[in-house]
Amino acid sequence: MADVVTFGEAMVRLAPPNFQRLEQARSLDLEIGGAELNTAAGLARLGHPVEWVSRLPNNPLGALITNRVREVGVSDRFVQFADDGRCGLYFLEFGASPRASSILYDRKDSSVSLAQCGMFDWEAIFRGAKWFHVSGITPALSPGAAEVVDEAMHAARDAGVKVCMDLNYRSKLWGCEHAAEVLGILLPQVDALIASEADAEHLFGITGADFAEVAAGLVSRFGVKTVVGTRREAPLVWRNRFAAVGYTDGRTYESAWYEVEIVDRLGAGDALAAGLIHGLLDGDLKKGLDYGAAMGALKHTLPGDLPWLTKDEVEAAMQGQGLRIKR
Ligand code: KDG
Repeated sequence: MADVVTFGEAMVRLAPPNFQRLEQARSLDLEIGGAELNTAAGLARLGHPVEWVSRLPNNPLGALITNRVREVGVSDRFVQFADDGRCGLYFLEFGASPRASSILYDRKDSSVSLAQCGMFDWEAIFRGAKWFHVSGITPALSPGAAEVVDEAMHAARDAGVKVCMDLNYRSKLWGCEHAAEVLGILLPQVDALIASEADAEHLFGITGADFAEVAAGLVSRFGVKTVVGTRREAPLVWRNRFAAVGYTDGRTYESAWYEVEIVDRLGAGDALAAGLIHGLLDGDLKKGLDYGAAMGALKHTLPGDLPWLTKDEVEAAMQGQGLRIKR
């Protein structure tokens, strides 16, 4: 029985080594990643039983992904191997200041993007679970995937499972108006929302003088209970200084600040989501922000999208070892 269920796509990631451009590459480093799988992995590393739900093609690339899923400690019991669709790929070119990193998706018609309502037995999947997590990437994959997210959220609520969503707007997957329309339908079913102030403004026109005002706007528009984001200072291409911040019942909470050297920022937000849910499982937002910020900080230092962390090192970082900075 899982504490947490996540639903989404995982892709094979291919990146040229040594800061090469894709067009000059002779070889590509292989990792796997997908927002909800990354979060599931973070929760597994903190010791929680987690189910990652998805559809993968019934071929060696699907097997490659589930091999890694099991290695990182996540259950793939409800992953479906499909005869339709394909395994999504993405190419990542690492930048070096002032050249930004860039991503090229090759994921159209992936097996999970072909998902339809009725394909997953949500009642069985949510049995005994406490939280369901999904990102705004999954409903962006296709109209069918968006409907399945809606179906899963309803099933979660019927089963008494709380819903966490990371808005995670990806402009390469859908336009702003379409995203606002679909996410606007999903958000009233969400308990805890992770959102950046930029996405709140860009998608919903919600602005404010600070995080608390934006969060209050999201709470009143969509009825979510809790909003979580990050505060950043002078972000540079290879250094980041940030804290996690949360708003609930009219109060704002903040984690310690971390200054990190960025080896690979992909999946840092998903690692933060894992720490957040770890705290929310105890009904403790401040604990979630503290674990989330430490997990996000440590993930920046690791290559690949998955947070190959231990609970001990996360807690050591929270105690001030290494990364944490005084304010
Ligand atoms: O948050 C990191 C994810 O963006 C990455 O793992 C790949 O899921 C992914 C996506 O759709 O970009």
